[in-house]
Amino acid sequence: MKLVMSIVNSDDAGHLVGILTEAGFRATTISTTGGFLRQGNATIFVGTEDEKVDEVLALIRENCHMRRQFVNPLPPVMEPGEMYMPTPVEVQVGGATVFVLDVAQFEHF
Ligand code: 2BA
Ligand code: 2BA
Repeated sequence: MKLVMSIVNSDDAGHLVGILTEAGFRATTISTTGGFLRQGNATIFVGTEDEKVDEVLALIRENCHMRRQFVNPLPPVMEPGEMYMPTPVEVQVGGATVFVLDVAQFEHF
């Protein structure tokens, strides 16, 4: 058994969970925050059989979209009197970031 852990945009999460459930998968969503943008995203856990992992990955790929976002980098350390003009930097935000983990044991009581 595997645990597919995918970090996705909050805007894609509800739709993706609907699609996964329709396809017969079980899923759990938690609200998370990205370390870089400090914005909310969603982490979806799907526990499934090894042979179904590719199907889960295909559904994630098809239903999560890449976005471009502009962020202001953190200001540098400044001397008194110095001025800092922040220049927004473009970053590409997935899609989805997916980790597939081996499940040592699964119980459902
Ligand atoms: P954030 O940490 O908010 O990152 C948002 C986007 O900013 C990233 O998109 C990436 O394009 C850029 N970015 C992140 N850290 C960076 C850095 N140290 N230097 C330069 N650019 C950086 P994605 O890579 O698509 O990631 C989207 C979200 O997925 C991340 O949100 C984070 O919550 C999660 N994530 C991505 N890779 C991860 C990893 N290896 N481990 C844990 N979480 C990860
Ligand atoms: P349970 O199977 O007891 O699952 C309770 C909750 O545990 C689920 O809430 C989900 O958050 C989590 N969960 C269970 N198995 C999981 C797995 N393999 N991977 C990730 N998370 C898992 P809900 O999704 O709201 O489901 C409530 C109940 O509805 C489930 O109870 C199950 O009896 C049924 N169910 C869920 N998904 C289904 C599906 N695709 N088809 C048919 N019945 C489903």
